[in-house]
Amino acid sequence: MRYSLGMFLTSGVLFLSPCAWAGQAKAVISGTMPELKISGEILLNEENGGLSVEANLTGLTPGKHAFHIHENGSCADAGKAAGGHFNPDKVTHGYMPKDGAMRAHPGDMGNIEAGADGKATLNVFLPEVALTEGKYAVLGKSVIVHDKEDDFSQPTGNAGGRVGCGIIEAASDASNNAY
Ligand SMILES: [Cu+2]
Repeated sequence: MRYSLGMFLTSGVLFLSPCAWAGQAKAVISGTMPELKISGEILLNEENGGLSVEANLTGLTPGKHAFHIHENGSCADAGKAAGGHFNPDKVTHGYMPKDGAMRAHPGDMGNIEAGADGKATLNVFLPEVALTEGKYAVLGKSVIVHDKEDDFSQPTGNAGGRVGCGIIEAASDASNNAY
């Protein structure tokens, strides 16, 4: 069909209109207790086939910290209100980028590693995970940063206490939206 390119371009413009596009979210992380000076931001972008997650944190103790999406959108009670891992399929704990949805929880992001200065960055891609569509939708859930390293043992990686927490919110809801 000779007019198919034109139709494609027209639908592309509609697709990119701001109202129709809800593919970005962020979670602002803070310490779960006043003495924990942890802060930072996590950006979540829907991409083809999954969710791209970019984290920038400060104030951590040096070393690896388990980094997961938990089931409830609350950071109250020193992070305990976030509940357990988001695990809609009731499968074992793992590392989502490598193990996939049958052998890992959708928000099993492994570890984020802080340097001697307490700063940590992580870029991770979660296949099949989305913000609002389908059973692996994570908008409104929470991101937990743990005290200890995720050793990938069952049921949740032996990661210890919860030191940082933030709720995943649509990017358009964020007051200091910079993108
Ligand atoms: Cu966790």
